[in-house]
Amino acid sequence: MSKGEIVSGCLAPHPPHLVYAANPPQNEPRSSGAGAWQALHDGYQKLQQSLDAKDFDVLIIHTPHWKTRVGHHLLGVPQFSGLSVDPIFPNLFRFSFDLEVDVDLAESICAAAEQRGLEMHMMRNPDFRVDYGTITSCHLAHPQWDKKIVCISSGSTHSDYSNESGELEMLALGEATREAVEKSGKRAVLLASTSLSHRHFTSEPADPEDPQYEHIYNANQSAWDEHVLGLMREGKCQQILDEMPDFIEQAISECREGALTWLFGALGVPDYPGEVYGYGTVIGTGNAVVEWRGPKQ
Ligand code: 2X7
Ligand code: FE2
Repeated sequence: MSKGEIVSGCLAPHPPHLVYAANPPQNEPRSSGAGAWQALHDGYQKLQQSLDAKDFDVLIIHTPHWKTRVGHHLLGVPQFSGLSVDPIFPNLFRFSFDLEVDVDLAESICAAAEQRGLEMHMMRNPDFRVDYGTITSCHLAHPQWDKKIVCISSGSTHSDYSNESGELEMLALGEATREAVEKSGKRAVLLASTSLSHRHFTSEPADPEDPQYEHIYNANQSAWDEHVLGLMREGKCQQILDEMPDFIEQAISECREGALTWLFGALGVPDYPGEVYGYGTVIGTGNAVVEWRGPKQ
């Protein structure tokens, strides 16, 4: 068996608004279809095209909206179906999902992370309702739903201990993910499902698509987003990790839930540029679609 490989690492944020705007048949609420949040849609279209041109077996996703109290959990049942509802925006996202899980690979990531001293669990409840972060990012990155997924929860170390100790765990979880992919012989696409700056408005316009309400929450948030995207474009991911505790605190970044650091850990902390396909705000939060295709591509 040849060595497995991470063929692409992606920053793939999950505002449910983007699924709502696209009107896929799986989502119950209907939008006008007039093209709200266009910059992010264009970004996701570029990512879809890039992934469509690749040969891969599995999508591995780290999601902030499956929050686990003790340790990091992985879906451990071969198939899930049901209705995923965003608890904050049930008016925008009620998505009928039907997906397959690569349980072998999930178990192998679990074991590799345990060997690094992390608290890990396989989630074996067949009635589990898969969270909207997973569904949204998977759908926007690859709407065909023809690949198995591996889904990793968001542990609580950042909030229980410190940003610094949380970051160390996420790097170790990323390295464990890469080790398991390489052992598996499979070709994997990784999705870090997270917004960048994450202060959002606390009230909604009557029409969620109304563009006059769509802007960044404040200039501090966009300054951080621009800075982080500049570092991504320059391949300075180690600097992003060095500054991550400040980014988390000052921009209320959703990266606190660990997805971006996990991705960097799995990719060996890229020193090559990420391709920024799009940036835009959703209800005041900053979101970017970015792909690291590896130094050779
Ligand atoms: O979960 C989210 C998010 N991260 C950003 C924007 C809007 C809604 O949900
Ligand atoms: Fe979120």
